[in-house]
Amino acid sequence: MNTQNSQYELIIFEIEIMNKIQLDETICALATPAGVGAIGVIRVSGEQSIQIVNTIFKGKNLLEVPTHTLHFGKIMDGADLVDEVLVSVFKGTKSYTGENSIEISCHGSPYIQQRILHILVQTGARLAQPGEFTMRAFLNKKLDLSQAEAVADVIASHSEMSHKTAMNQMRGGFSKEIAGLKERLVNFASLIELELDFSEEDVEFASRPELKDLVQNMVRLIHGLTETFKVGNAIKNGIPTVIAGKPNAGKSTLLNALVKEDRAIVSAIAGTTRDTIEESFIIDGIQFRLIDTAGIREHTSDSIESIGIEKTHEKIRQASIVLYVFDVHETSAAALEQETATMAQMDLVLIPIGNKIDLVHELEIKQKFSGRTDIIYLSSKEQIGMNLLESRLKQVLNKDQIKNDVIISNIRHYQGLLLAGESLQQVLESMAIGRSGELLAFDIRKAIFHLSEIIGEVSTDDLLENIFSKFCIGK
Ligand SMILES: Nc1nc2c(ncn2[C@@H]2O[C@H](COP(=O)(O)OP(=O)(O)OP(=O)(O)O)[C@@H](O)[C@H]2O)c(=O)[nH]1
Ligand SMILES: [Mg+2]
Repeated sequence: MNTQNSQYELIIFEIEIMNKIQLDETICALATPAGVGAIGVIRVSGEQSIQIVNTIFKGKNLLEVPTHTLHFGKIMDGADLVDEVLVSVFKGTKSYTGENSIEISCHGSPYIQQRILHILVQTGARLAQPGEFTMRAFLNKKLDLSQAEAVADVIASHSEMSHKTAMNQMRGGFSKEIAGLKERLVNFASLIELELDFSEEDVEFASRPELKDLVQNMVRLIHGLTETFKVGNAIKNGIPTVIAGKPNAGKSTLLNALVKEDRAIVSAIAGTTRDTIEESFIIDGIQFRLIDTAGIREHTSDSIESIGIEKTHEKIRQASIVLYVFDVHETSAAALEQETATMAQMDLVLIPIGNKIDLVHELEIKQKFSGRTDIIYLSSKEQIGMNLLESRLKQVLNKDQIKNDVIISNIRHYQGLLLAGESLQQVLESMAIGRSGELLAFDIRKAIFHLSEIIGEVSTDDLLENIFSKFCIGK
């Protein structure tokens, strides 16, 4: 009981932790990619930002211009003209960071950009850390933490689907879901805690059947969300799709045909590919990470080839989809069955690819594999039947389902939800064996804590630093 109590207090304490990160300094950074370009944009944010830029800007007095306005002028280094620029002025809280900020569009010369940054630093700004602008947006409550994380995902998005899930998260779809869950729990926790205050009188403010219903419902909702992580992760990072099969089956030819580029070496020598080769391609807005592997054979005296084969097995274990390529001419139905038996038992989508159909008669194939409807027949070399494979790959992710639901694509959110779910499961167990209200309240608070951490209502400097250090500088 004692240890439970001290943990309980610890959680309350953690909820009250304040972030110590300082907001009073003015930060600046190049927001466009380094290097030569048509224009470069330098971002400055902080209480003093407009004042600082105003001292090096020759044109209108920026302290007097209205917010959200654009001004032409010159950046001066003492008497020296550095560049002719456009500055965008944002005053007060209606800016990305939620504080005074200013963007300088200058000519895209690395020399000019560095020189302007240098003058800004001399005038009182400091260089920003990676992600510091977005971190300020979070600390100034312009975004919650999961939305801030989605900003990085939007920038990194490489396909229609990854863009869509990141955009949905950035616009608050997921946050709303979590905040809703949390609010319902907070209500119950306060009722139970009220009971504790009246413990002498043995009253129940929080109806137990209602609480049980609520918690069961929430466990289901949380489970539904964590279930989307596999798909969400695949959308974000590309679906790991391994091309496996025996040597010479035509795996590398298939990779090249799918990515429409001579990426992997193809030769008639069995054992050509030794290391894995990775290349991504997009079908219908979904990114697949194609991984060509060394051909699997039982006996090889070549030590490098056996390392390659070991790697193939490892990649298969990590795959979501395996394209098992076999030579239709040389493979019997029984051999195919035996070669794919282990994979068929694994948690992955196995697509057998009957390759080299240009070498055999259609009738022969139909007879040979008459019992199987899952095989896709094609010729990688002649590029016959490639569209059948592409259609099959499209079916692996059900896009209609993805459009409507909130998808978890961030491992931190996934883990937070798992922990919240575990605490709620504990509440159900405690209720089943009639444990005290104190213990129920403890586990409910724990679940609230994990949900709050996802949206950043509870956060520590370490957590924030860890998240934002992965952003680019200037964002
Ligand atoms: N006729 C025909 N030949 C093909 C086809 N696909 C591949 N080949 C040939 O089969 C041979 C082996 O092709 P690769 O793509 O190197 O085979 P692999 O499976 O990557 O082989 P390893 O890397 O050695 O495991 C090459 O000579 C290819 O030109 C096809 O669809 N039809
Ligand atoms: Mg190969």
